[in-house]
Amino acid sequence: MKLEGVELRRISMPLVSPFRTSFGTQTSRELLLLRVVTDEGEGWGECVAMVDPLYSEEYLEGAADVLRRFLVPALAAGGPLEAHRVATVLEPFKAHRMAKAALEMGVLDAELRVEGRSFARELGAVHDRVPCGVSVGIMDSVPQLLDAVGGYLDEGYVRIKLKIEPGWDIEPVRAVRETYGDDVLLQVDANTAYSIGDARHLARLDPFDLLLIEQPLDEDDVLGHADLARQIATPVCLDESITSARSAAAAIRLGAAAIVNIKPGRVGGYLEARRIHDVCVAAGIPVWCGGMLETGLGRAANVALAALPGFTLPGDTSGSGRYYRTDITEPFVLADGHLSVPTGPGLGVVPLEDELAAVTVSTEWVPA
Ligand code: OSB
Ligand code: MG
Repeated sequence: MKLEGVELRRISMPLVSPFRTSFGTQTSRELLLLRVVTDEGEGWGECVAMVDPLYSEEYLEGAADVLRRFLVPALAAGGPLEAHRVATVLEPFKAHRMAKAALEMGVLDAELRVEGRSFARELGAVHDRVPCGVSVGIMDSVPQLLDAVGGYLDEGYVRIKLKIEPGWDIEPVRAVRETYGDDVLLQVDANTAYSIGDARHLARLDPFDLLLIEQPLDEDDVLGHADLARQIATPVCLDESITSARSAAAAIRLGAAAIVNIKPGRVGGYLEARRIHDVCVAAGIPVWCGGMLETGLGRAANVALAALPGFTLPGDTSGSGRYYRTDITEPFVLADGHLSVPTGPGLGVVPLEDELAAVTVSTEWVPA
């Protein structure tokens, strides 16, 4: 295959309800989509960077800039266009993993469509459907939270994740346990909102039998997570800190991660995500698929990834309706708490022309 160019498409999709985390509140998801055009066909990539660099250092306009200025030109000049070569060709450019991941995803989609193979088949999926959890934002009050959680349980979600921060942690967890019982699979995500001095406070979550606590400390504080893990009973799971298979191996060796959240955007792509899966399986560490409020495009690929054998915990792979009234692909709809793994070529889904047009803010053609 030969690269002809990449269309950068900014889209804006209103969320069905505000999503508040320890780093901010989102009411709408602004996203960068990539249409990778080759001499043999097209593929779609989704860049999960958000508008502001609050989850990680990447942000939407920064991703667009590095793609336009460096990544697309390097890929165009980098010899035969093959998905398995993309990461190597882009390696001289430091970090920018979400931008790289989106480009690799688009190339992989194009390649697999030509070959008539699915993401699931390519990545090594062993299930045809995956169990789904849901990430529940910080709310203004506990009753409001209980309403939201009850609604999701009614919809069939098999695992609840509560976003926490100082001042919104022990009581919401206690309320969910008391209201919905000990059988609910329950976990929390702090998005780096605590410090090691909070260890005794976080130990107050111990009685609630949580599946895990996700990323309580700074992303670069791997040793802090190892120290914390010795002071609390809840298993420590890393999200932000894990940026590659190598950093996953290091965190595991140090005792900082009993469980790993795998997000392809955060680690530079689906192929690196699979390597992290392999590292974790070899080390006996359970993994699950995280989310970044993806559209149906990213969701299709995430669901394929979540069908690999080491994904033994439900992911943040919720149905389209948890995020958007109208998705840009055929919506992913929960059935019995599961989503079906797409089987068609490439992602197995494509943007619906009208829905895509309705959310498009701008397009920009970056020639090869
Ligand atoms: O930390 O997992 C996170 C959303 C945006 C940024 C970071 C995170 C999240 C979520 C939602 O928790 C996951 C999803 O449902 O897509
Ligand atoms: Mg997280």
